[in-house]
Amino acid sequence: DQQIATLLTSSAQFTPIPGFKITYGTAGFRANASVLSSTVFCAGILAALRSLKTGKMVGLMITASHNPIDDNGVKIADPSGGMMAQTWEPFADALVGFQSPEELVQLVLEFTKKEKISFGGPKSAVILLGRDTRPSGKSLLECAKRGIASIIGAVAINMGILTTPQLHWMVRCRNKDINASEYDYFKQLSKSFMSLVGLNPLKETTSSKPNSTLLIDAANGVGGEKLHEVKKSLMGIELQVRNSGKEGILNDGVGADFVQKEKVAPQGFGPSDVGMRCVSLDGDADRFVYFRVISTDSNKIDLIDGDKILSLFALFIKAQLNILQKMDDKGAGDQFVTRIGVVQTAYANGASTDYLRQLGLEVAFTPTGVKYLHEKAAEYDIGIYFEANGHGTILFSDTFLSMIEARVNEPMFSSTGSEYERAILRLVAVTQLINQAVGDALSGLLLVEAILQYMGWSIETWSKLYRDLPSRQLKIKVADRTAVITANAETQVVKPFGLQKMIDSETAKYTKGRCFIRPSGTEDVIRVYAEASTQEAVDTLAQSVGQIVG
Ligand code: NG1
Ligand code: ZN
Repeated sequence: DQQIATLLTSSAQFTPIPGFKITYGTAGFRANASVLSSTVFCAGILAALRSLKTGKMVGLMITASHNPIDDNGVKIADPSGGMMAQTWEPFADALVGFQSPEELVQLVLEFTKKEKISFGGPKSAVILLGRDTRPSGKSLLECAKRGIASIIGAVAINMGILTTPQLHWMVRCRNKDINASEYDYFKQLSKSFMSLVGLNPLKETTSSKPNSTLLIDAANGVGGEKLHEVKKSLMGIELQVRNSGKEGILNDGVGADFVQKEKVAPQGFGPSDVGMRCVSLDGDADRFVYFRVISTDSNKIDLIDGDKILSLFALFIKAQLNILQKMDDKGAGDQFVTRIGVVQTAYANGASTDYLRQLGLEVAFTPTGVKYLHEKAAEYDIGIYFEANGHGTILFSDTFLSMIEARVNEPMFSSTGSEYERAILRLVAVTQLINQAVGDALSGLLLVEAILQYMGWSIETWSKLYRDLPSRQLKIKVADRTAVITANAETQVVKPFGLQKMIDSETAKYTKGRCFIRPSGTEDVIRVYAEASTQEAVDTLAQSVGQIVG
């Protein structure tokens, strides 16, 4: 029929490059932009089918995050604003590997039959499109549109250049019938930030007041121009944006990934910034890490990574819950037991895990990739997740949200009131500030800033919450990274057989030694991660395990 004919004609113009293989990894499909047309076309079809299946709006984002500028990628956001359901990944992989238009049609028909998706029903597919600032983004977006158009009745709405979390947020809001223009996004950020700061206890001494200026490295990516927008409606903080696009190349010697992995200051930052609070975003502004320049004659930094951001968030939330708890104990409200959990990956610094457990928090581990952490965090009333590299957010359960809403609506509740009431309002503000669809550097850094003001802490005080164990990460190029298969949240190699034993015996030679390897989901490498009691020791450990692998 007409649907089949449309798919046949459109896919004939997008047959994949022979021999090219790509899989839906930790962050969708990613590769050099020049080979992606067919993949992105297929992602358009995939998004349309996902929207038909769920009966809701989905998102399609063209980005390769922290990868070099010549790369690009595509990922699908589910109606909740989270990553596409993992159960659809095998189909995604099969679809992008189609060899002929006939095969593509067959794949689509088989899958839609299995998923009971019907074409031409009363509800049509709607897909929100976004892209980052990569030069290849514009033409790849056209490929996505062509894919979407080959599902009859599917509608694409182009939202233009966005950060990844902005698109996820828009998808989430629109499916809840909440206004979700870019203007709404900025308004929500600034409003909730200012209400949070307004609830801070008044500090008497000026000496404990943190510097109000924040220096931002925007990775020469999309975060820069968006921050200029945020700034317009923000009070109580001064954002000084560097590397906002014109100063250099995207992710080249700049950005959160570079800063976190190399542990040096990004381009544009140096000795003259000693004493300043600095933050680095990645290319699509879904991650961030803080740092401070510590030397007047080198680019050495003190890194405050995702683990420490997580710890700061956990500490703050726990403090508010403690205030609530104290009042509840006195019989002020119905006892509400909040299950709070934090989620990390094997890349979390061991010292952070110790610290969080010491706070009495439940710590869970998942494999690398936000989709796993997010899913786990959603099991709690308040789930806080972060990857060490700075990707993370806070999730609140519907039960928790209705609990605090009910309290705010109590007749006696006063918004200028007691510390108990202010604690509730702070939690409300956090639920509005933090992006619950996905990790978001812009909202995340504003929450950090508000909490530092609340605590009256400098970046140095924050950094000293606990001391990171020395660590080292390496990338090893291998012929076939898929030959390495891991288990136990990626901490154990199960294939090739015998490899784990070699890693174990190497690691055992070091005090506080810990080491694991895993294939990257976004780059063609095997990653080695190691921890030990000194930097020299950990460098040797990582090197020797690297040699075993490569
Ligand atoms: P891979 O390439 O699978 O290690 C990297 C990051 C992830 C995640 C994704 C998506 C590390 C070690 N890995 O994944 O945490 O952020 O990119 O961007 O940082
Ligand atoms: Zn990113």
